Amino acid sequence: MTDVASQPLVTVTVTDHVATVSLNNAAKRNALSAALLDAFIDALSGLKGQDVRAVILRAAPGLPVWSAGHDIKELPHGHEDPLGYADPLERALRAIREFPYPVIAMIHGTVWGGAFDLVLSCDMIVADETASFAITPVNLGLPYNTTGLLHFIGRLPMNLIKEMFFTATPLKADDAAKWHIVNHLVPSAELDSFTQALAEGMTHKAPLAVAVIKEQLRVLADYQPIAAQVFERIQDMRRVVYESADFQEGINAFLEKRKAVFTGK
Ligand code: LCV
Repeated sequence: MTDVASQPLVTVTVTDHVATVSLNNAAKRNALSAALLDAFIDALSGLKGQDVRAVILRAAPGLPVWSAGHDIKELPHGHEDPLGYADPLERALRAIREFPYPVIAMIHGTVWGGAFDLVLSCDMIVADETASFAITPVNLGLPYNTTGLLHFIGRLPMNLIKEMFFTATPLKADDAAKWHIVNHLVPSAELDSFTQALAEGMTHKAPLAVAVIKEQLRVLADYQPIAAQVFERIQDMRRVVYESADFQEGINAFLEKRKAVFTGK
């Protein structure tokens, strides 16, 4: 029996210009810890030197949880922005968005919190019937960051964004297909082969054109002018939230495996 602790947090295989990157920490439900995210970022960076023209990002086979989102135990809580620019999750999101070839999120199982932001940062999403997607800052009392909200605004209708953020209720696979969050919803028995075929098809296209069009779309979509004083006002509002007793309560409730009781303070 292989010692779980010795297994890599992220595994990579490359076949015919397609790299498959698997999140591999079942015991912690692929919680996005700094260690796992650094391994992911390194894996992606290492692929740039190879003749890889498409990436499939998946959880290790058979896991009922694709990813439980940001490692809550590593969230800064106190007087620090919990989702700052240098946060490992934010670095991973940028690594995906800046990777020169298509990254396809292949989803079997449930996706939580910042892992949903990670999946939305991929270029395409293929899911099976076991998939669900939840964004959960209100369960922790955490003020999501502005970059992250812009990711959602660029991909989902505002009424859906508000329902998902304010209820933290997982969106089931067929509703994710209805809202066009996923490119394809396929039976789990076909998920691997369908996603592999989608990836392989793109590897026969002109790679320079694919890479530059991906970068053009990124810079155009990310161009969201915001006045400095508006940004500063938002940061002040977020600071009140991440310095609140409620945020501490959200973290403590998770760590103590109990339901949080929020007071609005
Ligand atoms: C650290 C974990 C986690 C975890 N961190 O298994 O979106 S935002 O703004 O909130 C953003 C900041 C964010 O992404 O926050 C995280 C949002 N994620 C969640 O709220 C999901 C939290 N996890 C769960 O609800 C459950 O773990 C699910 C439903 C994912 C799986 O439940 P299941 O019963 O299968 P356990 O809860 O027993 O978890 C197994 C181990 O993984 C740890 C958890 O603490 C436990 O560790 P121990 O065995 O040491 O007790 N774990 C799970 N999620 N996000 N650690």
